Amino acid sequence: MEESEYNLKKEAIRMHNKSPVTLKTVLYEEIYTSDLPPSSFSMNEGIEISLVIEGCGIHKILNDATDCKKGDIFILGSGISHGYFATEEGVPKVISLCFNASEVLSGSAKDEDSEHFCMGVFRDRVPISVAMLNAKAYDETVEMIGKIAKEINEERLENDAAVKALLSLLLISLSRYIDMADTAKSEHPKEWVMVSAAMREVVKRCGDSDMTLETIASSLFTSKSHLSRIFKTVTGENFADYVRNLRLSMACNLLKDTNLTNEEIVRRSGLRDVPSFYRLFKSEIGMTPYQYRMSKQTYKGEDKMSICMEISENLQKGKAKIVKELVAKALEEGMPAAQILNEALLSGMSIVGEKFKKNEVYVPEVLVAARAMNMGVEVLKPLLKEEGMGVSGRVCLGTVQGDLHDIGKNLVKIMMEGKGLEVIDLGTDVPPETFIKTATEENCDIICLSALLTTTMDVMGKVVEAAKEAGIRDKVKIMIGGAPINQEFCEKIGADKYTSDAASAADAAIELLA
Ligand code: B12
Repeated sequence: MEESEYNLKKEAIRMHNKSPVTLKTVLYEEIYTSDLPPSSFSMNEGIEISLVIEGCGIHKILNDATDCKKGDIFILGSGISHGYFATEEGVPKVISLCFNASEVLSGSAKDEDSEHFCMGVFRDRVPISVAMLNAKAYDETVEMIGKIAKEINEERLENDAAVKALLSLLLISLSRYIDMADTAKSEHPKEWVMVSAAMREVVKRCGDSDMTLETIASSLFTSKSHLSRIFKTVTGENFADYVRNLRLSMACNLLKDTNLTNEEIVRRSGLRDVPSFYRLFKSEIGMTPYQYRMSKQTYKGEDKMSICMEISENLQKGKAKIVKELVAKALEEGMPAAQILNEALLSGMSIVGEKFKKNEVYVPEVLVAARAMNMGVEVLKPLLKEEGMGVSGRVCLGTVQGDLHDIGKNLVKIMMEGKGLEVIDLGTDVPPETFIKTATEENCDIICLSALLTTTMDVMGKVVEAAKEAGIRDKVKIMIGGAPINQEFCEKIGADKYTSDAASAADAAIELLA
């Protein structure tokens, strides 16, 4: 397998906004110690398919530790806490694909009464099974995950359907392999099902300080003593310790990633009160919550992700001034402008877009978020503009008639100017005749059209036609872009070039001028 194929570590797929599927490759270097409590591992949501692509190590699933080596494939259901660890002999590198089965599977596959429910990956209709497959399944799975990765990397909404179809195929082929595999490891006692369900309930209700073993047991129609006993057997941890560790890690995350007050953190993580919160930190972490927050909020190295999150969250709330300040701060900390643009600003805007689609936010909220985005981009502008390459070319750019979206268009402008092109910005809601008039009078080499609405896409075709009628079509290139546009549409209307993002738009413009 090509290393580059899986060189997704840094990208960590900004898919969370666009699709329920995430894909990542991680080298697990933490050394395994048998006394690690399971609650310190990650909790899955949905299904996780993991392939060991390099090295070997330990895979600890609940209280069960098993060897893992290159070629092993593990399928885990929701709620199973697990982790990969290095041993003296090696360090496992694992690629994992996580998705929410109910969002990915559709029709009969999703119907609990259907015999195809989850394609047999799950047992007893409960999403908990863990299947360890032999190497036979490896090549097919690798190929399929490669295809899924490619679709995910395209990052276009219409690719969702392809991702879902490929996932369904993957599940079908894996379920076939499960039958051929060493199923000894796949057979799990009913206790596993119960404990996993309990863990999911705990995660769900963690913020509720009234949650107890008793309330969880009764929601699972079992007795407190039975749950307590099997919980200890399966996880190796007492239920109370598990809950306490989970709350502690929740509080740690809130301290690290937010500026919430201690009272609010105590409330959200279901802890009893502020004094016991302090005691817990002192005994388990060895520092006060304040010291912990300070040690984590340095925005250095790994913590760079948290400033991106902070920018994204403030952008979503429309806090333009804070976004501006945080972008400047991120730059000061040495984060590259392109990373801030993609991982903080654009990812925040795309969450707003999703919420807008689901009617969770409305036009006013989107407007203030867009304003915050623009303020952030203003700070980045000088850095996004690379040194001019000495290319001379004149472009007229605008959002087509009927369309007021201009964030993408503005980014295209910044990138093109950065490449040394002269850009005449016609703004938004631009009629075809204005593009033609400007291109003719200003001697433009390229007309760039942006559209964000499916209802205004057709105006692009009108511009192409108007250029022909005006007799300038052979003198001017026409580039198009915007979220609903694709290559097929570009060919259909006879435009010269489509690209999906602003940076490649600028590169393509240079190529067209060459
Ligand atoms: C911000 C926003 C608004 C803001 C716009 C503010 C502004 N100053 O731009 C406001 C609130 C005004 C707004 C209004 C409306 N919006 Co609006 N909006 C959005 C939102 C959330 C983000 C768009 C955005 O800026 N994205 C970020 C930029 C950077 O991405 P981009 O534009 O795609 O640009 C990139 C590439 O496409 C490319 N590119 C862009 N242009 C070009 C050009 C060329 C030549 C090239 C090569 C490349 C290129 O490069 C860019 C950078 O990489 C989208 C949701 C979404 N996810 O897209 C909805 C969305 C576009 N809006 C939508 C709708 C329906 C509306 C309204 C009709 C809502 C209403 N009921 O009034 C109105 C329409 C107003 C109008 N006549 O235009 C729908 C469109 C649905 C559809 N299929 O047509 C969307 C998709 C939301 C949704 N899912 O429902 N909106």
